[in-house]
Amino acid sequence: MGIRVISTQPFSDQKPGTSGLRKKVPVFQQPHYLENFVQSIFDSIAAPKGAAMVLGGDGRYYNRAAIQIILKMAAANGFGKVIVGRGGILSTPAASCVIRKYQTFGGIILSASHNPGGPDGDFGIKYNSSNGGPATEAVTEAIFARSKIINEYRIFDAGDVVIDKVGVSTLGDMQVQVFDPVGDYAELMESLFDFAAIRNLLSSGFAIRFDAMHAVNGPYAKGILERRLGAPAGSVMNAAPLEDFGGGHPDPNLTYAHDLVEIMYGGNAPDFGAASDGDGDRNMILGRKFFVTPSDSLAVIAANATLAPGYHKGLAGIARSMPTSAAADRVAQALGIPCFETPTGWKFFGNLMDAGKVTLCGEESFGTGSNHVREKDGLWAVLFWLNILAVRKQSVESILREHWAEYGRNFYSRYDYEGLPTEAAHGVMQHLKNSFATLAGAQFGKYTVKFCDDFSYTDPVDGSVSKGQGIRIIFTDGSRIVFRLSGTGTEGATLRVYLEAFEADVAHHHLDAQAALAELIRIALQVSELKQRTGREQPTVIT
Ligand code: G16
Repeated sequence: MGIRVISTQPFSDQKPGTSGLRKKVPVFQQPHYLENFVQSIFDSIAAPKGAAMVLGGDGRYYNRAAIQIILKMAAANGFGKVIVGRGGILSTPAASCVIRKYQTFGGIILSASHNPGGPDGDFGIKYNSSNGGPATEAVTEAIFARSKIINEYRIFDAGDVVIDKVGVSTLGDMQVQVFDPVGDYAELMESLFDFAAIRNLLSSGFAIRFDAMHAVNGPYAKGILERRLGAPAGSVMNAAPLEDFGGGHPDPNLTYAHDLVEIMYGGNAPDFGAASDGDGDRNMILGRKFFVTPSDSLAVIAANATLAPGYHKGLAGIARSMPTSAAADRVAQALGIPCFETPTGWKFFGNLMDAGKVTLCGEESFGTGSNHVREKDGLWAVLFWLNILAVRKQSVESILREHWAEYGRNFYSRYDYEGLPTEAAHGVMQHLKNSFATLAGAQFGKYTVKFCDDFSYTDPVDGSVSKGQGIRIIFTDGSRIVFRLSGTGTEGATLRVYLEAFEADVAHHHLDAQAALAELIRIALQVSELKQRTGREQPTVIT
């Protein structure tokens, strides 16, 4: 037994996307593929000898095998300690929590998030820095650069480590500490929210249903909602994490969380419904027969933040990704606090939170979170809503209606065209860029184009510039159409079309979002030539 240095050849496709490296499982199973990427991480982050790191994943197929490889590589690369979630399980927000709490050098999270799992499904790996957040672009670029020239990796030659029992073992000079993945996270939640008030709400007949989608949040939701807060057994459904998520697509939206949607829109529906994704960082919030868009959820949480003990002093600021609706901006304006607009990707919020400029962050892609960790946090959002509901004693729908009456309603929808031929999708984006000059000032029915651009962001903290972050067509009344290529897919290209229209008049707030946005959708299809260029008549998912 000892350290082995293995010769390898670089792979050309190890560029991290919106959130780490995501590929099909068989790609990761190629000899040296995972090892090359892990060594590229270790070479790029240059952790001091004896450093500690956190390791865990969402339990999907290949999670356990990857954990063993990474443990052995960490031991061979001079780490002193790796903290591993029992069974290799660790939700993304819990990983962030633990990195921060135990002040480790960083952590490796194994997940392809909301993408399906299984032997032919997706797998992913990403590095989070010592602030608990996803590595910045500078770090992911360095990892990619290293992956292109790597010629060897180091691995400790030993049998597998027992990861199913809490305790400490050793691998060479390195300690492996297996811990309960739920405990620290649950404690953090209890410090932020009024658990007593939520307990009262749940014992008063207020019924909830949480769909863990057979993914990582099952044990967290059972532990917190049922055991600590007293929700009746069965309130958490699909609670056992499965390697293939039960054959499902663990993406909490109206299409893929259909078990929950049927319950919430059926007879005798519970008062509150929620779901989270593969690695537990996304969330969907539902009332009885009522869907809360992620953009509205961020705005409502912001407007009611002081109802939760952890936020009773108020917010420093809010940040949202560019395609997210401006509903939160209106709340920020009313509160007299700044609102930042960043590119898509949670990594862009880290600097703002570290600098104390923002407390809450959110994305239209079902992500909401705060500076309690440096990842979006699905269960945190659910608990925030329950805290608000416990204090306000109103239905989800009436909270939204009052919110719109006060701030106006930002009608919002996203159309996803998944698995498009890559060239055709890029062709749509190029065509739009070529049309900027003719689009400016153009009139489409009641809409006049104010300007269009390819969104570019200058980080106010470190001055770094991120270009090419999505095409915006902004109309004179503030309505918007945004086109963006997803950075998380693993098959072909996914083109997202984001639509937003502001409506101040309360008499129109009851409208269905699709009806309110119908004209913008027509304009989007017309100017992009999406159908002609991709041959795709309908979106795969509408949220
Ligand atoms: C990741 C990022 C999010 C981002 C989302 C969507 O989420 O962490 O910040 O909004 O991807 O990305 P895209 O539109 O490029 O597919 P997750 O939940 O997949 O880690």
